[in-house]
Amino acid sequence: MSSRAGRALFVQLVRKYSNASGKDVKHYKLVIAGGGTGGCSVAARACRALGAGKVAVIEPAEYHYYQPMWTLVGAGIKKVDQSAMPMSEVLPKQCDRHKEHVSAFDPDNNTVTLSNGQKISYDYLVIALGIQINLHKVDGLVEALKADPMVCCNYVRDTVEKTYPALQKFQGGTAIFTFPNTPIKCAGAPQKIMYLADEFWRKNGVRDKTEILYNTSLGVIFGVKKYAASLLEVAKKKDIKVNYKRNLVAVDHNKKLATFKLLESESGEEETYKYDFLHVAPPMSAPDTLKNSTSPITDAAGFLDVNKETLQHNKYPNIFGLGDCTSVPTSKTAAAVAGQNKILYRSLKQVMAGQSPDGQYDGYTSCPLITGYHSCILAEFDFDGQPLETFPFNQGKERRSMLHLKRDVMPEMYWRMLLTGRWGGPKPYRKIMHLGMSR
Ligand code: FAD
Ligand code: UQ1
Repeated sequence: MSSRAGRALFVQLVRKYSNASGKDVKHYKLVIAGGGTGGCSVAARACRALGAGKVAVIEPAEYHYYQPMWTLVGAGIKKVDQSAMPMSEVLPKQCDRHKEHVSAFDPDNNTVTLSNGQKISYDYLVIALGIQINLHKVDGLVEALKADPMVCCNYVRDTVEKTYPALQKFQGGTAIFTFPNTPIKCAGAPQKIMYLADEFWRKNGVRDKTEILYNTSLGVIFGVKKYAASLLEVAKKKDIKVNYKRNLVAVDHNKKLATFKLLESESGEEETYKYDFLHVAPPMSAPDTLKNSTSPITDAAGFLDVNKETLQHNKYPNIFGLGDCTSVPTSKTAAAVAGQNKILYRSLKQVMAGQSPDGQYDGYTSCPLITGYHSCILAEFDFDGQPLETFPFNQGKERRSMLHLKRDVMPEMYWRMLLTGRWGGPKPYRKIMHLGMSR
């Protein structure tokens, strides 16, 4: 045996027998944890460049969901099946799919452990686990979602189909829409469904018997001034009452009561409302797998600690992250992932080539704020909450064209371009459309 072959055999044996679970440690150049929007888009770019056998995606789910469609599902405009694609069809054919959860990260040894005990080692790791929904953090919510047809939640695959029947069944009374006191994906979604409900109930003649309340934990209706001003006008026009600094803490579906903590009350005062319809945007958090990690890979809140411009990990240079599970201080959306996946892949290639990453993600994110069945305000902004609008008109206005973009164009862009690693966000188009203008 040549000395080279001997060395290779030795490395193989070390990898094989260093695994406490007794299973082979499989090795990949690149491991991607999570096959959602971020994981899929990076896997597509990497597999195109690296070829078969080099990239592993660890993703337990049978289906990939286009979650931005769930607002439309809730309003009866689309069916939930239209938002689903088998994971095997959206992940690149050249990647090795491991249909397991990542249960632990060991960045000091460049390995991850899967839920079946198998360990996988890597040269480079991309983490894209999304954000975790915590229904159990609101007392009685899990039970209410099961037992009360008038309690619904567009944020979860198994409950989003309850919303439209509840809109149809509603005969008037108090309708409450909530916004949690935690980080959240698509911060516009809790109010989009409210504007759609308002229009639906006007059409079917129950709106004049209805009071609509938007009970939000925030002190503003939306985090970006320009769009907040537009949304306050929309709420006023629709006669919706906005109650600030109220956080849903309990639902009693037997008595039809929703209890909110008053966040400004020093004595922890609460307020209880009788509801006839309740749409809950639930509490969310970093995924437990990250939050509970014993290695220093997260920030204090449990989100993956990456550089906000290059998306490289702040402590482990061979780890990168994108999407909802990261510390990147922008609004968590698929549109943000569009901006991020291109930058992340650039950083990854540079590090693979022994260079320092020079990417400059600007925080681009977007929220198509649907304000009715035929209108939408397309919010687009950066880290500083400054508008970064693609089109050469004022996007702060409600427009039919933007609803068309959201409802008919975006799903195609998502499946065909974003998930296949061919969409890095609208920046180049914005530059063309704004030629001669300042932004
Ligand atoms: P996800 O796409 O959620 O993917 C995370 C993946 O990780 C999942 O497939 C999951 O199964 C997997 N995973 C989790 N834990 C593990 C583990 N331990 N091991 C392995 N895999 C794991 N965005 C917009 O841009 N515009 C919109 O209009 C919009 N509207 C929305 C409306 C709703 C109701 C919702 C729910 C979301 C909306 N979003 C919108 C947000 C958008 O869907 C997310 O921001 C985006 O999908 C984030 O991508 P991600 O890859 O970070 O996470
Ligand atoms: C976007 O790029 C994107 O990802 C595909 C979304 O997610 C579904 C969006 O909602 C939006 C608005 C964008 C931005 C794209 C354009 C053309 C403005």
